[in-house]
Amino acid sequence: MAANRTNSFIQTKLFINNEYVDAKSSETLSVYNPDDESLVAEGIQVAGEADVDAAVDAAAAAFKGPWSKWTGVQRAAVMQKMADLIEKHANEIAPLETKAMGMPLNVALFCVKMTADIFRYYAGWTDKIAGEQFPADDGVYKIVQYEPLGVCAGIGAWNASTLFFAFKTAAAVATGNTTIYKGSEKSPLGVLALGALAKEAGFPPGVVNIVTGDGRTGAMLASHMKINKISFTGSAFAGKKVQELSAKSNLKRVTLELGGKSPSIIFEDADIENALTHHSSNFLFNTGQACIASSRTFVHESIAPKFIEALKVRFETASNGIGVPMEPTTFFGPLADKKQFDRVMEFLEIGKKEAELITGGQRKGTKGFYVQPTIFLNPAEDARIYREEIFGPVIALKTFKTEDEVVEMANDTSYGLSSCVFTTSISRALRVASKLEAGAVNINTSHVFGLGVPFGGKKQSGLGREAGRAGIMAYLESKTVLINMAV
Ligand code: TXE
Repeated sequence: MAANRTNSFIQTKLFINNEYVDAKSSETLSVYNPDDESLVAEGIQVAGEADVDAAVDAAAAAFKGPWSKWTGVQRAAVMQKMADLIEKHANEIAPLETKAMGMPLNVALFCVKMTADIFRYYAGWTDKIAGEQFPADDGVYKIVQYEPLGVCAGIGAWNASTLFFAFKTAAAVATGNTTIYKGSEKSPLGVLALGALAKEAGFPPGVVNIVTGDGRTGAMLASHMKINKISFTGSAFAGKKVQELSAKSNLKRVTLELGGKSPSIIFEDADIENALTHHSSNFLFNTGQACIASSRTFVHESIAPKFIEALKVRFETASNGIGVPMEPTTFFGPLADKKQFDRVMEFLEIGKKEAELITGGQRKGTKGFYVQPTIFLNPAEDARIYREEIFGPVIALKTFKTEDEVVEMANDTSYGLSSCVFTTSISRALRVASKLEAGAVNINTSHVFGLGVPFGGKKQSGLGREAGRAGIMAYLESKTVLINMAV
């Protein structure tokens, strides 16, 4: 267990009822550093059926007990305290992400700060969920009130573990629900560490519970009869399984934040320097492991040769900037683990047969899961690198002639998460934005997250929204009260 002693924040047990407790299941998992495949932590306990039941029972007791009597102001106070504690311990939490999935430390610190901001944002909503009243013009006085759902579950991925925890847990507790959260088996440590902070912040036992496990534990949550809502971030494949189990069990409410193959369109009048930045350092953020990454880029043919040559230089510079993720100056690290590395390497070989390789296409170095930032040019419409989410530092780039043509190409995908438009014409930007089938359209920017606005995808990129008012209402249900005014 030597590897676990490097950081007092490393927890290997389950967090249930405000305590780290041993799992009833005997299964454990280990986490390895994708920089050098060294052991980060072992003996991380996996939740089985009995453990999930224990977490659900704790959440149900808390919901029926003290938590449902807390006022919005009281919930806000404990959430603000949670945010303060997350920020206070950012330097202990961020390395847990970096060591587990290779997120560069400066990126991990940014994500931990945003995790705190999400708790602050949702704390602002706790006493602002107004109902509605309708006049008794037909003799019936009508009131619409919004009520919490009860026990909610959250499942997150590895590419921004503590963010996914916050998007799901903060919205749930802000509205008076209780939660069980399962992080990814690839990066369970940062999320598990937040359990102790929830207790210190003052959440009553059972309000915030955290379990670890892989898809099997996730399936136990999705099919649990006493969980009333589940929110999932991950692949479309797993997301559909979650929805299937949710329907087959108790028709629990479902929010899905899934993958993407987001288009980015660069028109001939775009600010080229700005477009280059967004298609290099911004795209390569988190080594391209971001659901909103614009991995399908469309460049007007009149500027394509110049743009592609300049982007090639940016990618090769980024490749030289690859470093050990724990170094504060590192911008660009390894992929999350061997499974992701093998997946991306397979796509690189597929891409060499489907398109022209402009730069990259190889493993970077001889240790760890590093890959060269890669640009493929003009894949066919049915190319796998053009159709499938690769989830790595790999762009599929095509040229186009007309606005109508490129909008059609941009929309020709089963996903609909995000999109970008680079042009100096605001009328063209808004005209194209109105036609793009995506949950978000970034104009002359990319990778923008606004906590006050809804985030989520159309088509197979998801179901429902997180953040903003939509994110809070996803944890409430309306009840209409009708009063006969004639008696
Ligand atoms: O995702 P999974 P993985 C995409 C991306 C990536 C691919 C695989 O293309 O390469 O998915 O990544 C839990 N029932 N995205 O393997 O399997 C699992 O334990 C319930 C994009 O990490 O979806 C983990 O906690 N839960 C995405 C979470 O789902 C299940 C981010 C994600 O794991 C489950 C991540 C099941 N049947 C991956 N199977 C984004 N939108 O950013 C797995 N899980």
